Amino acid sequence: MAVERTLVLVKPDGVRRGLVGEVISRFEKKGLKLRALRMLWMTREQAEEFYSVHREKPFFRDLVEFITSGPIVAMVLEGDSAISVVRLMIGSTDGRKAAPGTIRGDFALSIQDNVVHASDSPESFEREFRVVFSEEDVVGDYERC
Ligand code: FUP
Repeated sequence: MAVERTLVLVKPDGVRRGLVGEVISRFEKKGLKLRALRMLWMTREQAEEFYSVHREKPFFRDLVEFITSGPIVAMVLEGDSAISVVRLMIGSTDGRKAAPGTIRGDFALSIQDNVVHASDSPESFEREFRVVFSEEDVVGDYERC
């Protein structure tokens, strides 16, 4: 068993549409543990760092505009194989192609306004975590409380 951490964002469209509870609920019911939770409005600098792997892509400017267009909710989730499990649960990038039963498949009809983000590797998690959180935001082992 490989316990991993991953970072999830409910993007501005998801927050506007009142989907924060729905998204968190799916991950909690799956058995993933919330380790950190924060609502914030990303600055342009944070957004450019968060999406730095896409800097050269044609959609980069629109993506930065979109993610800074309103508040987001960020969380750290922990569990066995959390990175791949959460990626399966959010579905394909394009909401029109995402499988029903996934978050994007159930709630998105767009490639940009696709409700959620989730880390795709441990390296992405490390970069994304540093943009949004600091170590003291992470609450450790509380299951035995
Ligand atoms: P994902 O990992 O599924 O969030 O998708 P990517 O890392 O490939 O893309 C990051 C974000 O860029 C997507 F959530 C939406 C946006 N994007 C576009 O707007 N147009 C594209 O063609 C591809 C991605």
